[in-house]
Amino acid sequence: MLCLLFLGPFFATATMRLLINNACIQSFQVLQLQQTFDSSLEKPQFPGASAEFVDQLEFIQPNVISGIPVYRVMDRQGNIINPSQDPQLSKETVLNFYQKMTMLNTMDRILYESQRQGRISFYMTNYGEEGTHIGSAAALDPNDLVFGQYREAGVLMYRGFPLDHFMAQCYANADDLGKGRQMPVHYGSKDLNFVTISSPLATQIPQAAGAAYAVKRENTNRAVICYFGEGAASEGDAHAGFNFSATLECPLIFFCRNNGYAISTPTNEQYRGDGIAARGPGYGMLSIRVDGNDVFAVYNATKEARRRAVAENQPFLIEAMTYRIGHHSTSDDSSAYRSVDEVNYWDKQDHPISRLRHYMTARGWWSEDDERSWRKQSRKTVMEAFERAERRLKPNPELLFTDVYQEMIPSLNKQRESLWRHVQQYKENYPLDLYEK
Ligand SMILES: Cc1ncc(C[n+]2csc(CCOP(=O)(O)OP(=O)(O)O)c2C)c(N)n1
Ligand SMILES: *[C@@H]1O[C@H](CO)[C@@H](O)[C@H](O)[C@H]1NC(C)=O
Ligand SMILES: *[C@@H]1O[C@H](CO)[C@@H](O)[C@H](O)[C@H]1NC(C)=O
Ligand SMILES: [Mg+2]
Repeated sequence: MLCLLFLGPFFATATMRLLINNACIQSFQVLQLQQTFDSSLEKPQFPGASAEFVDQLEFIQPNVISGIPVYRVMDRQGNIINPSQDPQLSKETVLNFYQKMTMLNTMDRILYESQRQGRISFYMTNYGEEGTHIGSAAALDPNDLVFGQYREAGVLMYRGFPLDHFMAQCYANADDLGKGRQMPVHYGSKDLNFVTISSPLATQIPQAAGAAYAVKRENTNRAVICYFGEGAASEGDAHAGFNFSATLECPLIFFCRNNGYAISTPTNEQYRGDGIAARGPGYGMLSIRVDGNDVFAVYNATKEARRRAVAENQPFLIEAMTYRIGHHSTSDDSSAYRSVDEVNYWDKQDHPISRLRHYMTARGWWSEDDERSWRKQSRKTVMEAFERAERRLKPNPELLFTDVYQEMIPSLNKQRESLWRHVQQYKENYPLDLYEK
């Protein structure tokens, strides 16, 4: 099945579906009946559900349909499967997708290596998930508000966050928009409508529901998108965010990157249902599963979800199936819990970047020469930004104490004085000339 199909909030066994259809048709009538409270009509009157009575004892099967299908537009060789689904993006747009996906990849390699060399404290790569970032970011309006987890740097890059800002954040230098107060990869940009990343999992999910509710009340044709991993979906906050946005009818796209792992925990130990998409109907949300390694499928699904979320004021759930090719972070060694063969399969045979490249090559839009010169040029651009970031001074340490209270409070001032006493006493360990004054 290739059609872009959002599963309705109700999907169930054939019998159940029939009952549900009847219930929908009759729901208006049921409401009327509830007001008359006529027990002679053999219909349920419970306020908590609109349904029929049955006289057969039957438990609902957990896998109500056998595996929610995965929507895709391209096969692994980059061929369009069904021409009606081809987004027919211009050559210029497709080249931009490709350049953003590969630039992200190059930036990841350099920052990962610089952590390994002890130049930055921490890093998280996006390897293998480039299609989910670029496909979804391209389908949004620049004014739409983004709530991310920590593995969506491509979304920010697509919006135009400069390499210098990525590097400044990871180096915590004086140009960092966050003034060097966060761990690497916790980006944020007010100008680009990208809310600053929080480490505690699922923080962004109820926040996005609240923001989407505010956006709806402003009536400004804006949507909110909330990215999260399948692991973060296990947090209680995911439940609160899903339910509130459904009941309050908010223009919100829940975008789950199902990359197979929550650090070392594989999906088959995380849940027994059919992934994250299967949870949508329980909340009354339109839901879809897409091939996250097919940038066009991600684009189409996000575009349609975005359009309808705003037009109809309701949340959508997209589960993008993909694979985390890199280690979870620089604090992880994934060879302890998965095989090299498994990783190689995704890296060599089912990669979003090579799939898009096949597509471009088949159209004569991209040659070996183009690839070589782009690789060289993009690496040079990243290296230059990296060198600039490394040379830059660190932020003034005084900034540790600002921006929370409008005026310095006594307890904070005490800490500030004690910090400076300590720094003076152990001068040799604090190279203050590397910091801005
Ligand atoms: C509340 C909370 N618990 C645990 C952690 C530690 N932790 C950081 S990332 C992570 C796994 C998240 O997996 P997933 O949501 O699938 O995202 P992925 O890393 O696969 O992109 C865990 C357990 C945390 N940051 N916050
Ligand atoms: C995918 O995108 C193209 C172009 O935007 C559109 O023509 C096609 O109908 C889309 N598919 C669906 C099902 O929305
Ligand atoms: C769902 O959200 C509504 C508010 O819109 C709230 O009253 C209700 O308690 C929530 N239910 C659950 C199960 O979270
Ligand atoms: Mg994951």
